[in-house]
Amino acid sequence: MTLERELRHGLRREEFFLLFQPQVDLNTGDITAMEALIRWQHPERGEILPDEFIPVAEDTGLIMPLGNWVLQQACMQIKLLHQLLGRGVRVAVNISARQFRDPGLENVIDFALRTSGLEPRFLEIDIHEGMLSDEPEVARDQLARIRRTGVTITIDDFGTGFSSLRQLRSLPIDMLKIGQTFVKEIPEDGPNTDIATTIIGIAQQMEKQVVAEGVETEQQEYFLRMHGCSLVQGYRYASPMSFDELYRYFSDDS
Ligand code: G
Ligand code: G
Ligand code: NA
Repeated sequence: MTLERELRHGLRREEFFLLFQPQVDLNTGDITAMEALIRWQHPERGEILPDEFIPVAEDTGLIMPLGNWVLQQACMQIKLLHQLLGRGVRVAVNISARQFRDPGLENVIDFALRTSGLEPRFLEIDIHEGMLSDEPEVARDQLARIRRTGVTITIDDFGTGFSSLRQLRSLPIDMLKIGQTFVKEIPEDGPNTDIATTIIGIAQQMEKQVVAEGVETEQQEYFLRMHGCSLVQGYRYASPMSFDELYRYFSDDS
């Protein structure tokens, strides 16, 4: 069976599930958000990673129902977490290129919010920087429509998509994420270390929040902190975890 047909079957048979990776504020130790990450538990092949099936879903258009499912599930599960904890925390959902080009995305997000009862400020939409460069004007309008729903918008993997500073300034966004590739170079004195500090500088200048992804070592943490980036995500703090593990993680934290 082709991966495309398997994806279709998988959607019908509910073989997909979400993991959540906490994001931490180094200054307070608080969990400030978590990123929803899709997983596929295939009945015969075992776990298939998103790097393998997201591109196929993207090419075939199956990313539309799959992406809707992720949004819906993330909102519902995090709403449930809020009810269990008695307080709110943000969830970040990755949006693929094709989803981002869909003029109906605003309605899909709105629907997920209304049916789950999740407050918009607790939903973060992560858009890869590369998705903004093709048609900057179209992208800006789309971001503005999405932001009307009240969600937080983050530019993911910032530094890889070559958007100009002028363009960036005009975008209705809230946060920048430093991708793992740049964080990995820290603290070696390579060109990518410069990129990390440059991104932090840009975020500070634009008065946006900045988050570092894929933080694994004490040196990386120290470096980021010294340069003014206190929001971090990575194996050093917590790996992606199931809903039950997440609930326990929060319970231990407070
Ligand atoms: O979770 P993992 O590190 O294996 O993710 C690999 C890649 O798949 C990452 O780039 C991540 O952004 C992407 N990814 C994970 N979950 C989703 C999702 O729900 N939607 C989309 N579009 N991408 C995802
Ligand atoms: O591109 P994006 O940031 O969405 O990718 C998230 C992916 O990175 C997830 O699949 C997650 O499992 C993985 N990940 C999360 N933290 C770390 C980390 O500290 N190191 C590495 N190498 N991968 C990580
Ligand atoms: Na992401």
